[in-house]
Amino acid sequence: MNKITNHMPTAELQALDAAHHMHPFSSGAELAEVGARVMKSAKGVMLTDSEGVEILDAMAGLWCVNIGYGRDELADAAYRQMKELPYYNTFFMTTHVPAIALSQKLAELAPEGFNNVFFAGSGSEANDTNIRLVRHYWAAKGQPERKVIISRKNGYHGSSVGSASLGGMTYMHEQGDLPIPNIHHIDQPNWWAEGGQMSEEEFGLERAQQLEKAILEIGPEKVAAFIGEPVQGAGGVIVPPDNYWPEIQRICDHYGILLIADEVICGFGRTGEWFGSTTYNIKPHIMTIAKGLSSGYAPIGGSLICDEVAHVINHAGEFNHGYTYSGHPVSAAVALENLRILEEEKIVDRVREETAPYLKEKWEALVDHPLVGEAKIKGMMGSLALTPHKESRAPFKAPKGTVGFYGRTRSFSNGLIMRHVGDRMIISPPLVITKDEIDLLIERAVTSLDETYAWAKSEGHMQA
Ligand code: PXG
Repeated sequence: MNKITNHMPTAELQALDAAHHMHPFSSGAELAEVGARVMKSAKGVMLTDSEGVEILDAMAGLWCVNIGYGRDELADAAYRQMKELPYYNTFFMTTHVPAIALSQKLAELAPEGFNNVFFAGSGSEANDTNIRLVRHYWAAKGQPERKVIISRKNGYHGSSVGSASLGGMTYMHEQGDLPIPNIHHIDQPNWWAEGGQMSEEEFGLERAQQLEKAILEIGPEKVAAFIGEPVQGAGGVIVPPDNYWPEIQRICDHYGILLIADEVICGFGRTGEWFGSTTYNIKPHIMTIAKGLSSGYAPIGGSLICDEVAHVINHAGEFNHGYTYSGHPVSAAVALENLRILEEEKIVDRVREETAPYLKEKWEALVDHPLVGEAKIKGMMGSLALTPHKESRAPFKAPKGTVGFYGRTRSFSNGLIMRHVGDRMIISPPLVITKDEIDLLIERAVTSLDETYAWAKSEGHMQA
């Protein structure tokens, strides 16, 4: 039996963790000094740590636990599938029922004209698939020179070499010699931080038209695709101006380049529709999916592929690509059960019609807080831009993220997982959050903002 149990003292678990476990996006030295917070169990929207402290998880894990924690049906689905067929691959002309059933279900849920899925183990893997797939598509159409993929600064598409290259996080590119060739980044539609004197509308158009400029500079005959998240998540919940996506769509259509919507966060109800593309009326050729597909209960990702692209790929010989866990039967069975619950319990409808409007009203009211300059929300993903001076939208003089990090620390202490990206506070709660739980979320967020404001004033951070 494994000696390491949930009943060890927290300090011992933390010491073992720091000694042997290297964490994503963390400093090992800091972990050794401070110790990681050990999560023990969860139910609904509440996590419990190793000290028995309950915390409202307003991030749904990492933007993924859409149906909330503790649904036995998913555990049962995994158990049944593990007993029946724990593993088989989908390479070399084989398949199995969970992969078939999940593909069919996804074709039913996806917008019209999306009848195919290529499975992966994660969002990163799926975006790596997309890089190879769009280039292979154009080669099969006799245009192999179409290789360039255009994406956005501060976009997030994953952490593998390919997907991190698509992403526009410079602090990631700095490690490991990224991006790979033939990826081009344009500016993001973040009006609060980058809009200057422009109105949101002027800015939305300017940022979208950067795509056209880039296409013309590179040469339209060399551009394969554009990729973007309908709402940027990891970049700080950047809700784009209303005219941004229509203009991006026009440009993609005009130059005949493929449009990839990265739905890893936005998919499966987060924006109040099954896909962010529906919310924004985007007509993509490919949609990256992961996270909410299984509500994070089992690792799975994939690329939903429109009929025209699927037809070309399917008739271009073998696609020499795939992962051991593409369409993993246990993950597929869990995802299928998750989709059944989302659908039968009308969770997406409730988000759109009831809980998201309720949260929106309360969240947007936070703009009156003295520390908050902008309060943005789309469905169940929200952000607050903290500022010392609302009118000028000035950043703090303290290094970026100083105040945001303090806010996050207060929030965690107040029993709320609300994160920060720089000096933006972000939330993305489970879609099953109730109105009472939304009240609690807001109450804890306000306490944390009050404490952060008092501290920022005393530290002299409120001077613009
Ligand atoms: N696309 C998007 C839009 C994502 O948000 C990925 C792709 C990659 O998925 P995988 O499953 O490979 O992680 C993501 C993941 C953060 C954070 O700090 C966000 C993600 C992952 C890790 C941290 O907000 N998003």
